[in-house]
Amino acid sequence: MGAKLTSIRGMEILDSRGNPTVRVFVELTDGTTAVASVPSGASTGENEALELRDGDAHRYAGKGVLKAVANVNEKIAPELVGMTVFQQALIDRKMISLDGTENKSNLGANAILGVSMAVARAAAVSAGIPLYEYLGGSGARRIPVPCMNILNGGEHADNSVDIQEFMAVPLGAPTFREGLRYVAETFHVLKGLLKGKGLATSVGDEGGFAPNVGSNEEAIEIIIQAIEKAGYKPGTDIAIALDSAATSFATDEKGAYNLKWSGAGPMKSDDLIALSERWVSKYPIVLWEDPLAEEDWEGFKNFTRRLGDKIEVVGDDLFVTNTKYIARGIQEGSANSSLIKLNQIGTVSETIEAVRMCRDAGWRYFISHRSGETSDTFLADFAVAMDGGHLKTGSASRSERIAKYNRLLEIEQDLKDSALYYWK
Ligand code: 2PG
Ligand code: MG
Repeated sequence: MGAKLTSIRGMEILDSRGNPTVRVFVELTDGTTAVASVPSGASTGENEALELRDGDAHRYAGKGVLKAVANVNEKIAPELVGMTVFQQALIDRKMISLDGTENKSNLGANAILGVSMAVARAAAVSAGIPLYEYLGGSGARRIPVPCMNILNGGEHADNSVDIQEFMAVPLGAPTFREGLRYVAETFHVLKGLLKGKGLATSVGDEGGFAPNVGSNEEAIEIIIQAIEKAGYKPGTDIAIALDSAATSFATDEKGAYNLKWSGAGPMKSDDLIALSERWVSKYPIVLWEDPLAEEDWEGFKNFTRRLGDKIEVVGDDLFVTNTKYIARGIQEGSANSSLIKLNQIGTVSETIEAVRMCRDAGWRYFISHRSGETSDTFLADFAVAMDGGHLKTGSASRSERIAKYNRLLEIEQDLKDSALYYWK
């Protein structure tokens, strides 16, 4: 049967932006204890599970999470204590039905996910195996390619760039350790290049630089220069991935955009797609996330029709890690990959269901952190367990990002010669 849950406790902590988030502690009958902390997004999708905030203007400008913590302690704990820790799906189901809403707005996805993650971690500890093996089985041995976000824009920075994330993808490296070195070195070279141009080297929320470059395209060009100057071949050793997070520069009119940060101005879906095609033929871009906004299903379909055989087209705000929207995307051919974020859906087992749906459809899936993070490394183990082959967890700066990379280094070391690393 295995150990049973004896105690579940929540507390309010701060995330990497200094905003409150939920941490959960669980204890088991065999003496096991485990902790998990919940991340938080900024460029959130409309249909994400609800992150419950107190709304009390006297505390953290309304962002406190004491209600979510109380829900963990007073509503969730009494229902789950006594359950066997290995029944992850059953435990998650129980919380979903206790909440009773479609978007977890009653108990809060932050409360529910904190418990769900802590339960998974406790189960692994109790079983005496690493978390990646507990969640992924004994065949879990592929370390994801680190898509490192080295330049930030959009809602994650205060600069002149519309595209939220410019990622360096070390797809030509032989191992994760080497891949991480390739992109960390590129990050440092990029800093020197920016300095040389008199541009700022302060960083955005995910640790990438946030310079006031002249245009979005100039950002790509300077990254390519950095790759070369670091001694790597663009496209062969290191490629580029983008997250436009286009919902953040969409206007109220469907299919219409305003590239407000760069000053490039209004554009229609078709203009953005044509621009993207030009960039894909000119630059070594292998993945493009949210090139269009969450309500622009038609635009996504056109984008995928035109570029889907060349690059990975990822839906983030469009799918919000929810099988309801991923199923629609598969049916309509809106993308060929889904971003996967645990807190968009709110339980570990539902996140696994989203991954399974992608895999069954022959889609790829891209495991992701949030722009507000903690030092919790759950994501690193989760990415290995899900065998996704690539993940994004920020830049080579800010400890909450580095913690995940360091955990992946540890996993690779544990796996010794059995570790796999490859793109596609
Ligand atoms: C994204 C994420 C993570 P946020 O848009 O993909 O990089 O940002 O957590 O702010 O939604
Ligand atoms: Mg995104």
